[in-house]
Amino acid sequence: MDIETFARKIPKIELHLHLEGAVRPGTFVDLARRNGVALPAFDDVTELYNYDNLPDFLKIYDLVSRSIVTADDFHRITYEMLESCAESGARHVEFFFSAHAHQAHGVTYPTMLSGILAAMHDIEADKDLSSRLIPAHSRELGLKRGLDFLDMVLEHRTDEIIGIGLDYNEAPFPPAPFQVLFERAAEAGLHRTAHAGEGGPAENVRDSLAILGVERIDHGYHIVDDPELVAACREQGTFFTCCPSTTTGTTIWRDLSAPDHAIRQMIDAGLNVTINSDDPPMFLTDLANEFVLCATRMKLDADQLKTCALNSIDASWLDDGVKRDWK
Ligand code: ES4
Ligand code: ZN
Repeated sequence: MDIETFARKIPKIELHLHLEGAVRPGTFVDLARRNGVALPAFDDVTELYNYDNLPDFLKIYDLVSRSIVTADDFHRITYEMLESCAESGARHVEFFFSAHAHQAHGVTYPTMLSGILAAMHDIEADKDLSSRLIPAHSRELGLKRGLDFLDMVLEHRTDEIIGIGLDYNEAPFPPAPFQVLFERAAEAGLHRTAHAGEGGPAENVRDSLAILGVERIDHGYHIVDDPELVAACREQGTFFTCCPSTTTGTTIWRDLSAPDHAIRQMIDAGLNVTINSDDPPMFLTDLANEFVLCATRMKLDADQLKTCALNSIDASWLDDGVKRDWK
């Protein structure tokens, strides 16, 4: 089997995907029209998917988010996203969603949850795919709103809701102020992860681990600037959810073929890297294609692809019994 076919076929787990960033272009246009959201002029909607940095990307991401309003809308985007993951070879998906981006436009949290959870159940019945939900707090909103967010998550908690994330623009919003939020989430028995080291420094990776106590790091790329932290994370077996395509639009590592690309350096340093798709249609990719890019552009061999796929079993928040069965 050639490496590209292997990359497509290998069984996968998706651990870093934002629901709103995974809306198909045709679905985005349809929902925007139905819900009266005005879009800039375009011939093909993917012309809007043109960003040179994370803040620019987040503006379009918020426009997509505003187009998703009813429980049926949430069902549709969740079902379609999970269907695309299944087509990429995913067996399990743990995905983020940005409640505040819809609440800002009058949509209630129970409305969002009812559509999302129903679609998760439907896909489990239709395809061999399990999934779990990670509501994520936008760091741009600060700690106080974060504590309100946690209260809301706990009030409407179900078995599918397994943890919390911390996302949005990292550069001006470091992790340390969110210590209490993450302590309370841990006390409530929720898993914890945070975006760090994507647009911010290695210190954000260290502080997310040491101060927030996260169980995995989303991205983590700037760790390569701090060899001591690399050594410590290798020793501790820290898991990183890396996303090749988005590095080319939101980080300083724009060339996946470069030998000093951060993900390549992290793998060469022996860190526990997993491969994920972040906002797949908005970066014109899917999970299978991310594995293909690792093979063809980053020149990972079959053993390295397999190691990344196996890492994602350990990094997942599946029950220990399920993890054992899958290995
Ligand atoms: C995001 Cl920080 C970040 N990166 C990619 N997608 C996102 N969606 C929300 N925050
Ligand atoms: Zn992300």
